[in-house]
Amino acid sequence: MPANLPPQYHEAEQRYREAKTPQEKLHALKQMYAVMPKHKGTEKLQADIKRRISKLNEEIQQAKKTGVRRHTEYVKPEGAGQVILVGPPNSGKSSLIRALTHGQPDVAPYPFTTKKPFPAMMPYEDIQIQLVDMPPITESYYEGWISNIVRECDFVLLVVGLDDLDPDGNLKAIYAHLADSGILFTGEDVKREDLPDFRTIKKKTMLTLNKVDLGGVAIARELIKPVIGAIPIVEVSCKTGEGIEKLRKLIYQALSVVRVYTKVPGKKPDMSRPYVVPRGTTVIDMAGQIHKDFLHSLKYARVWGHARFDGQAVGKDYVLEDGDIIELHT
Ligand SMILES: Nc1nc2c(ncn2[C@@H]2O[C@H](COP(=O)(O)OP(=O)(O)OP(=O)(O)O)[C@@H](O)[C@H]2O)c(=O)[nH]1
Ligand SMILES: [Mg+2]
Repeated sequence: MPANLPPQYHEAEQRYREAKTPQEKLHALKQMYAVMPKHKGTEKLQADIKRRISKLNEEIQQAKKTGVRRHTEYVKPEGAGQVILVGPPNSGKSSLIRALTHGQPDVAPYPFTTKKPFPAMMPYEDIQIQLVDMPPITESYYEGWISNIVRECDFVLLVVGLDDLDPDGNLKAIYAHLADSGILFTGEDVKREDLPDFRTIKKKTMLTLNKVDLGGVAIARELIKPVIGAIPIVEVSCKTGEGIEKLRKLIYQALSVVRVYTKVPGKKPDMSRPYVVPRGTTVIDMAGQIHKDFLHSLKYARVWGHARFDGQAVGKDYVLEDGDIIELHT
């Protein structure tokens, strides 16, 4: 930024940062433009502000047309985990919901189609995972309740479309809005001790690069990487179905849960409905969930699945693995 900007410019910029509504933001941007000296040294900045003004104007018009409402929302978690779809307008969030679930949210070739959360269940083998379609996020359109929903969820799926890649604009804006609410995206599993302070949380996140049928994937990856760092990227096309089944599996794996089946001695295991528990759950943790009396009475368990041989007796500290069948002995 050139050094010779007048104090009025910095004041207007401060108002822009603090603005709560798109209209306030637009007003501040126009002031910034009006008071800045127009010479060669500020050419880039002039162009940038003009671009932001016209984008904001467009968004305000579009939001008026589709009637974006300001309100609050909450989505009751269901199934084995709650996954929130977050992204800029038109990236294909609702199309992904249609591809992965039986839900039928509206899909349209213009931005701001989705106005409120739309939960739908995604089948994965013998369990169901909740996916939540969300309204888009832009630099100027962000409603506070989105932070509350993201804060509570198990996993975030960022969705960007290859046809409208502007990582320095729309993707950075999403990061900034959530960071303002103390939410940081990470590619890793989050451990309690990793949190920088009590107000800040890290949310496990993956980026879905949608519309790969349009081509240009390698360039898109290069553009996105500096913004998202180590967050994994999965390429899909809702149009051709490419990558959709892989994404379904990756979502399940990202939840870091295991499915455990139970068996009563002398009977066949109940394979109809697994317990879904966090990875790392031990036999005694699991027994306590089935009935708290087991916490005192459990002597050992027998496990079919990943233990060395089927029906092997294991201790209370045995860590359960995906697909294990356990039989509790008191
Ligand atoms: N070529 C192509 N177009 C797609 C793909 N996925 C979605 N689209 C199109 O992109 C447009 C936007 O799709 P939506 O699913 O409504 O996008 P959204 O992210 O939910 O949009 P908002 O609700 O406005 O935030 C529609 O015209 C879709 O048909 C894809 O994989 N390939
Ligand atoms: Mg939508």
